[in-house]
Amino acid sequence: MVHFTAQEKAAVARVWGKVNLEEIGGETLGRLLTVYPWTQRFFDKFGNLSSTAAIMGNPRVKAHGKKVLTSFGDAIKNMDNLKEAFAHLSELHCDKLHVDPENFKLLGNMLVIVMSAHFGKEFTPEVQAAWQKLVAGVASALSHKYH
Ligand code: HEG
Repeated sequence: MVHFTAQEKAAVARVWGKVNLEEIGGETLGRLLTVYPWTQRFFDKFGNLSSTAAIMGNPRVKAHGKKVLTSFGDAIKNMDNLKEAFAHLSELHCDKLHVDPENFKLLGNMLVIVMSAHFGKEFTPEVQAAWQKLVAGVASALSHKYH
């Protein structure tokens, strides 16, 4: 189980308060679908994903990106307890959605890349380290119920 120090929690919180969930969430999911096109197969009912412009402008991509980032907000409130906090979503992604858990790592890394671009110098190495640890913890918690 991942453990977060008080410094790491503070580093995570330093940028989170300034995150626009739809903007960063939509950008993260849109880039995931663009950079790793096989991830599009899970979103076949999202309509037009036929080009980068279509993906990045798709309102359902933005809305779902916001949903996923809102979920990261729950992770931040439950950093000592990620496994339990994500147990239900883990079951959903395994049993109902059949998402290969490798994709959780790809999404987490994409989120770090998008935040790094967005925050620039403010995304210091310490902030990045804390976020990498958080996204890895969320990916692991989401994978926990897979069988
Ligand atoms: Mg998942 C639904 C969170 C990665 C594919 N995802 C959801 C929902 C949440 C969520 C909160 C809504 C659940 C509900 O309706 O009750 N997802 C979530 C997180 C992460 C993640 C926190 C972090 C890594 N999801 C993820 C990845 C894929 C994926 C990598 C596929 C590549 N999620 C997926 C699909 C749905 C959700 C297909 C259902 C979408 C829908 O039907 O609208």
